[in-house]
Amino acid sequence: MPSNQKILTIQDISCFGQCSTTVALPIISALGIETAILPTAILSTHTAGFKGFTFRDLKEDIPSIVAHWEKENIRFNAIYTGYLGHQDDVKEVLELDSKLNEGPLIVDPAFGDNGALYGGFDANYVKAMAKLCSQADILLPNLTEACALLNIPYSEYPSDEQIDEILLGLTKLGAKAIVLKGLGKDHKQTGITVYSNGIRQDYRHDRLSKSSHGTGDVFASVFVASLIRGLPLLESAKTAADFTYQAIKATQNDPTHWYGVKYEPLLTKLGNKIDGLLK
Ligand code: PXL
Repeated sequence: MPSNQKILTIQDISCFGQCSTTVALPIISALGIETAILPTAILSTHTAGFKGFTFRDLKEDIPSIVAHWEKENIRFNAIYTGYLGHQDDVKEVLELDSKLNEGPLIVDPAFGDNGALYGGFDANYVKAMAKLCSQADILLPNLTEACALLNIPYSEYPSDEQIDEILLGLTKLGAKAIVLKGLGKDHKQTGITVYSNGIRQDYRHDRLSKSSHGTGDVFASVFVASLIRGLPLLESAKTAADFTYQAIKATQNDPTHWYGVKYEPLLTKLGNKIDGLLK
């Protein structure tokens, strides 16, 4: 069924390296949703493993882009934000959301992984992102980001009680629904926990031994597209988790492809799967 929904994704453009906008735009579009982009910065590559990348901040362009869209009466059915790059972007994003968004604000904090912040980010960036996360209708943090947002110690394999505390903390922060990522009981397992309307639902699966770059963005993009197409929250998160697993699996034996995951050949099958789930 054709969709009239349009979404806006706000994140950097890493020209090479399969993350942020170069993942979100193709995935969400291929899954049938019109996707507008607002790049907050342009980098030659992502920052995780490449050296000497370029970085141009585009935040000064945002107010005039928003003013033009407002004048043209352009509105969105959802906004999905990822890696922004500068703490001042948060203010612009919140203003844009209040003016142009008629649907949910979906926030992937996208500032860290494996217990550490990405290069270039500090406590002030986390503080600014916490403000954006407090306004999220759906928040998509991994465990590292959740712990940093709440200023609590990171533990790789949190207990059920610790997961409950994190969900409570993020709810108190202001997030209306949460998809917490990267949860397993040991190194062989990973998964997600979805929390909405006071109900917690866990989904765990095998963890592949290789951890890959850009997978948070692949997850978020599939999640957003599935949700806007009409799948329920848990089903959208499961679809995204399964797809991310398959993309890592399709890449893990190729040492030349260390910088991202080969998701493109899997998109047709994913589209068919979502069509089937919606029937
Ligand atoms: O995948 C998140 C991401 C997005 N954008 C840039 C990054 C990263 C992760 O490292 O460096 C520029």
